[in-house]
Amino acid sequence: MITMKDVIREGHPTLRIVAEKMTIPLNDEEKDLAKELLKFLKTSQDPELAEKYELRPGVGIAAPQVNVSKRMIAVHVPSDDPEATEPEFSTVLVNPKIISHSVQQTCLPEGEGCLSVDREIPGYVPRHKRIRIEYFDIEGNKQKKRLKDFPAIVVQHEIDHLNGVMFFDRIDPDNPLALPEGLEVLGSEEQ
Ligand code: K2U
Ligand code: NI
Repeated sequence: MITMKDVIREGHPTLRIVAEKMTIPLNDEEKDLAKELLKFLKTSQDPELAEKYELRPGVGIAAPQVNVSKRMIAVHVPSDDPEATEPEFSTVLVNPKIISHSVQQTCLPEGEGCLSVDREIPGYVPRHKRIRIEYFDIEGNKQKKRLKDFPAIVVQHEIDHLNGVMFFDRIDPDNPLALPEGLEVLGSEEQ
């Protein structure tokens, strides 16, 4: 089982290199890792289990964060609807690619954090509001998906990890809370 001791932290070189494209189909070891990454996220979102195993809650994790420099990410984004029985977006994405995106950008009002960063870094992180992605699932099937808002932010955060980019690289160093023209804060848009 993956725990926080397996998560490498800011300063580890693996977080700053471009991860290797994976060969499809995945071998058994790679499939096991994929399942473990998703299981980590689900466990981390269960308050009792997160406390028991001392896990930081996560909605996404990239293989490089457990020191495996391969192009594989897992996301487990719960639904906003407390009555929902299914998560909003939960899967493993192999060799994910953003094939198109909106001009419109958005950001989380509270900024972003990272399982590999043990400090608060204030500032807006501009992300594409809508993305179209292509990826392979754990069984090697090619998938296409349109995402917007929070799920899109999560996937962009994780794909950044595959390219050696950390969320704070995207914060304006001179004015972290600047809201450039056209940058929407998620949740503040006109209903
Ligand atoms: O990649 C990671 O380190 C996991 C990140 C993913 C993430 C951070 C900010 C915005 C989008 C994705 C976080 O640890 S997940 C923690 C979290 C939980 C709920 C909402 C936002 C962030
Ligand atoms: Ni991160």
